[in-house]
Amino acid sequence: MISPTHNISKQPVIEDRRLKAIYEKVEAAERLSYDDSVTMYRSGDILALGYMANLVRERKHGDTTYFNVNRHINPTDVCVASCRLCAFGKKAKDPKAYTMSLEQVWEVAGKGYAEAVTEFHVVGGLHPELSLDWFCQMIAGLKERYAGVHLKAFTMVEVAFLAKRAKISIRETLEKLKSAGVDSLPGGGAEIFSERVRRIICDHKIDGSEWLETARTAHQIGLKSNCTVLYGHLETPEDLSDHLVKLRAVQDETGGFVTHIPLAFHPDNTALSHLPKTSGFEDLKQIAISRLMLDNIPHIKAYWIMLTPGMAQIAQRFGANDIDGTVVEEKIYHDAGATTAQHFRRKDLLRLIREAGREPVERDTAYRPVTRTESAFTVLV
Ligand code: V47
Repeated sequence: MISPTHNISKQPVIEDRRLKAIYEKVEAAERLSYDDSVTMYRSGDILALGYMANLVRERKHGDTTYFNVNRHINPTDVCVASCRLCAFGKKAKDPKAYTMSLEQVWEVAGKGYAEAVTEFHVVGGLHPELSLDWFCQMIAGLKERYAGVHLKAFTMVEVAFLAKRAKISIRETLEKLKSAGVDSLPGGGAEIFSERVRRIICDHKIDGSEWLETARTAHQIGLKSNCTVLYGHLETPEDLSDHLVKLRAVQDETGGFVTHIPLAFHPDNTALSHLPKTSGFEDLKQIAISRLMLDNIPHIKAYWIMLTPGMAQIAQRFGANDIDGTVVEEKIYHDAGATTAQHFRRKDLLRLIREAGREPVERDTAYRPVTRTESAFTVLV
């Protein structure tokens, strides 16, 4: 037991000497370099990384951990891309593939809908036949039916694909989606910007610079977005560092990224199923380094569906300040072997966050606190 006179050192224990200079920069709130990032990825000193990331996290957000009450909607899993990393996308002729009608999308959105839901997260495959107009109708119909719900819809990859199909520019496509009712964009599809790795894991997707350019354009027309990195497959510390530095550079220009979500590769049912799953050590390291490198992105999310609720809790002490939301119906990670629940109740999220010693704050997509009366959320849970 710790006695009251126990001498608690104010200095963190940094065992890896290579991290000492990095710690000094973090303490002085100085920007870390690409080389610092590679050094951190090569270090096994997870407690030192966690200590530094937590320092930054608490500077920005104190004890607060954010969550939201959201619902995922995936209108189709038909996808022309056939990415090796993905277990969700199916060929159009696959008997297991599905495509919802507009009415089905609007109906699914309403399942579990109550005033409680503040966000629909809408993403799907690259469908060879559904047009930009169809998606604009889908969005306008959602807005009409669920006026108060924020529509976070279409990854940069989907936007670029719709633009190509409609034979118009990315900017015009984004403008059309925005006028239909899209409020912001999720962070998916960034994967890893390294061309070498991208050629293997997602060779038919837009390349890294196109992803960044689409994000830049979205931000320029007033649509905020999230951003992601996919780790735990064929990438190196250099690839991960390059990815984070590129996201940070776009953020310096636009300020349009709200939240960064590190995504752990789930190999089951993918063409890369021979690869091992990520370890808890790798997951925490990625969260910590993301927090430390992305000094200009306000929030780091530990997506509980992908990390497991237990790891998402620990991540709240390793740099993360968000845990995502109720989700309601998750397909992408469950098709790739995730064994977590597909949805959580509001009260489960509150418990997870409190157990991690943090203060839960329900937010909307723009991180404004949501205040509720008891009756407003009992309908959903
Ligand atoms: O775009 C696909 C990735 C993304 C696999 O913006 C895979 O708030 C791991 O982007 N293993 C979808 N990852 C998820 C996503 C997301 C999730 C939660 C919140 C937000 C947000 C965004 O998942 C895809 C792709 O990058 N992905 N397959 C897989 N087998």
